[in-house]
Amino acid sequence: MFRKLILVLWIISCNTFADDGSRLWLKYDLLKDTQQRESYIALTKYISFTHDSPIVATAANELQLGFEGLLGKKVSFLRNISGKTGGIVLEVNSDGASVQNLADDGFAINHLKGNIVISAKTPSGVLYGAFELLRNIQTGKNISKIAITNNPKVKIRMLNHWDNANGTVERGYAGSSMWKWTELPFRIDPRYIQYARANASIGINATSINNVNASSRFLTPEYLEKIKAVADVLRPYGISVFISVNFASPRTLGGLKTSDPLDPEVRKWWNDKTKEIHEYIHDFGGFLVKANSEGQPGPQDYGRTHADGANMLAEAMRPFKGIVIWRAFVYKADPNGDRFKEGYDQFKPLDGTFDPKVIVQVKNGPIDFMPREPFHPMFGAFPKTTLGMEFQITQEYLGQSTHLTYLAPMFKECLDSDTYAQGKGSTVARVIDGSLESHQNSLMAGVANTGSDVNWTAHPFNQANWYAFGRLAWDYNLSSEQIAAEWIAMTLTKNKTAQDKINTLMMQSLPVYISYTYPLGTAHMMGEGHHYGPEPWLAKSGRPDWTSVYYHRADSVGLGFDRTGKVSNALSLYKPEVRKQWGNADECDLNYLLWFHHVPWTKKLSTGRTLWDELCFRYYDGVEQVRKMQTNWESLKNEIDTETFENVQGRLKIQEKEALWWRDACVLYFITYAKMPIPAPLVPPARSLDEVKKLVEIYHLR
Ligand code: BDP
Repeated sequence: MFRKLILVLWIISCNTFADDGSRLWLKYDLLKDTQQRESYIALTKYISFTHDSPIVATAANELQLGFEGLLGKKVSFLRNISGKTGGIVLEVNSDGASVQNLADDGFAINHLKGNIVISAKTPSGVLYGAFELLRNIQTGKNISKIAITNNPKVKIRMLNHWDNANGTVERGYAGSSMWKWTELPFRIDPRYIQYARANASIGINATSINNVNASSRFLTPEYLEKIKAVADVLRPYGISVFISVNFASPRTLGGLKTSDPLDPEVRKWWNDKTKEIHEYIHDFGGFLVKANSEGQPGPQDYGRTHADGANMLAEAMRPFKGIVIWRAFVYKADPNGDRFKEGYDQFKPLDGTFDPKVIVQVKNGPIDFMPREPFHPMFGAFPKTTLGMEFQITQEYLGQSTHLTYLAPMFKECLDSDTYAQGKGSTVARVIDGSLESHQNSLMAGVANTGSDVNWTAHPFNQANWYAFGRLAWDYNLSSEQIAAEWIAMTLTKNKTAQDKINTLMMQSLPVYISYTYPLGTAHMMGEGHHYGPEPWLAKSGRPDWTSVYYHRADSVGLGFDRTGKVSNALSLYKPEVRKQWGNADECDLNYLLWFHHVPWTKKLSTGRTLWDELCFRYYDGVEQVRKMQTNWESLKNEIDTETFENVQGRLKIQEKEALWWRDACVLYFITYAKMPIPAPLVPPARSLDEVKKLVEIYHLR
């Protein structure tokens, strides 16, 4: 009996493959369904390509790797396939019928003369087509009649790494930097290749490798040599490299007296530096610049404008293909102002003055990557400037690495918002893809969440946010559910019931997170500096707009920031249709209510509850929902790899504890203004406000 038990346990342990998550969604494990496998095998007898390009070779190698894993057979490369059928053909073709409707990175996959042909105008298009075919197989689709024509909506689909030369990552929650600066250029960490594969598989074609709070060190010959080594690895995957630059580099690195963008010597310095960079990286993507923002140097230090600064760099880039990405994330410390308006106000007079090589990169919302923000009022208001989108994939304000928060619905909420710039249907997405205002170039950037952790993103579900960002940059019309479904099938389980359960869990996760952190349109109440956990009472900081009270404006009357005119007229930055949508507290979507209105605690909302009761209800409900998420996850135990299951299980426990922390902190703090009881049947927190305030010290956050 005992021996039998040991045998059973041994068999079970052999079948439970410990998955450390390092392979992301490119697992390529053998498909268990034999019939399905056979059907794919019949269509993938060989891989044929003639185009002599490293990127096409990457596509062919990836298909070979994928087929070997998924189908359990090594598929060989063939050049001459005359008369042969049942294989995969990769074709770069600049003028054939199959590519007529394709953009540069687009691809078509069709059955032609007995083969599955992936055709594109460029090698990169073939690579994206190869990954699409693999995704079809990974997710169990029938490819016997495959017919796809697919173009990316946005041209530059980019990750922004906030990685520092010393190996730390600003707002990174998955270990240290994945770039090993001390080892480069001599040792190439194999993870760079895995990183390139993962990005290419979701259509990402650009990466800026260092923090926007940039060190000039990245422009030294020593570092250019290191960056070149990274660029050489990423190039065959269709990914170009950008560098974040420090605007003061001519002075700090070049030894000049100034970094004034109108100074001829400064201009020469940038021209020479840009040429020098191209000697290392001939296809350099360009510069990313954070200037005159949060203490960073910039053109305003010399009485010049953002356009003066950006255009100077564009001029240096003129002989080359590269571009200049200039961030619009700027705000000054004005206790009587409204940070909401800063980017708009500083940039509005400059619309139409930027060089065509400049893209102005705007965060999705006007404050700072809050879990829910109204779309940035710059979108739709800058017809003469190419605006790019900046999303934050790393979850600085969205639970860092301990909360399960699926971000696709947040990205989409912004992209689907209607600016009404040119009437109904002028969505943010159409501003970004250039179609609304006829811009040639387009950009969507995401602040990366990758780090040195073995599974790249610490929380296994944070991988889904990287995946979703890439998929949406490619096609913002994909639904959040579909993207989640792809990721789950490729990453977590092939069991359909389990897939559906996980999909529901992911789709609920953002509203749940918002319930116990920032319900009803509240924002910016996180712990000072580290941004971890709640600190709604924060009233003093380095700047007024780094406190919490600046944003929530709680007083004895009510809660929220009146932006309809009394305190700030920020709402007037939007088109009349948008103003109408948010301008009346009785009609405003509750999710945005306190972004625009100071609402009395006693006011009855559309839910039938008073503001105070609704606030309490949402905080409490958020915690309950996390508990339900835990129970739902427990029910998946037998369907998920043990290591991943336990990893998520542990993090959900932390999430519950922290949801309670947020709930108690916010409810106990706001009750001091509302002076109303916590409505029954909700049970008042067991701890006092003072006890909750001490948690910041107990958790060693300060
Ligand atoms: C803020 C981050 C800060 C970044 C800044 C930025 O807290 O670390 O440097 O954004 O985007 O949200 O520049």
